[in-house]
Amino acid sequence: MAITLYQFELSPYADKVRRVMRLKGVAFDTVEIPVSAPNRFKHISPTGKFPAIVADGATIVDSTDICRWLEARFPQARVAPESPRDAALATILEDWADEALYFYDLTMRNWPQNRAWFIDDLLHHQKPGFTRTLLAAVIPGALGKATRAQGLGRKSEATVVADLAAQYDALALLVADGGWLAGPRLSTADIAVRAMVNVIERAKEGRALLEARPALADWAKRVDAAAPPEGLSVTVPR
Ligand SMILES: N[C@@H](CCC(=O)N[C@@H](CS)C(=O)NCC(=O)O)C(=O)O
Repeated sequence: MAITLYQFELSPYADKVRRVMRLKGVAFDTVEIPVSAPNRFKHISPTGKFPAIVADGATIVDSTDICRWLEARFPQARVAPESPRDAALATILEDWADEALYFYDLTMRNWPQNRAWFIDDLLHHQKPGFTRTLLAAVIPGALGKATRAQGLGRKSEATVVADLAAQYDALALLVADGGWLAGPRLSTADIAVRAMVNVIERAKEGRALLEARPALADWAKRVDAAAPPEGLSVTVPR
């Protein structure tokens, strides 16, 4: 089956989908959505959000729905927990990663000290020139508006870091025994949370929070070993 992933490469949602496909040994091609003209791909994703996959004529939009579809279509290397309780927890944790942790990424990486790297990531595939310069100038304002509307963008940097520290403490506790977030094996909960923690590491404050929690840092390494972040052409410098 030919599968094409339409993605922004640096998006944690695309990372999540790629990890699941690699784990399952599913072959796929990628199409990079140009940040300057995502509307050219409205026929693939009418919401304008990516990732989306096209597989044998079917189009699936939203990383969570894509992972569900992959799990049903390719049952090898299961990423949905077996027990209904673990599956329920994984559903909630995946959505928490996608809808809550994501805003820590947007907020923290848009802080002045992290912004240059953030813009480089977002415009990784954009050729130098007028359009790139224009995007680099308008993106911080647009993202700031989004994070202020959500709420985190109105908090002080110290408060955001303290809020995230509490979330990381909770995660670290869940994996302190060397296990996984939802049940006895790796699941979509681990992959979705790891994809977000991975981009949050690209803010120096986020990296410090992870490094200060050995159990969480160890879990991150274990997720990466099982479901590697391949297809990401940039890494976090150590
Ligand atoms: N819930 C969606 C979120 C996807 C999402 O927000 N993707 C961002 C890139 S990280 C996007 O497409 N942004 C373009 C836009 O909002 O117009 C998923 O899980 O796939």
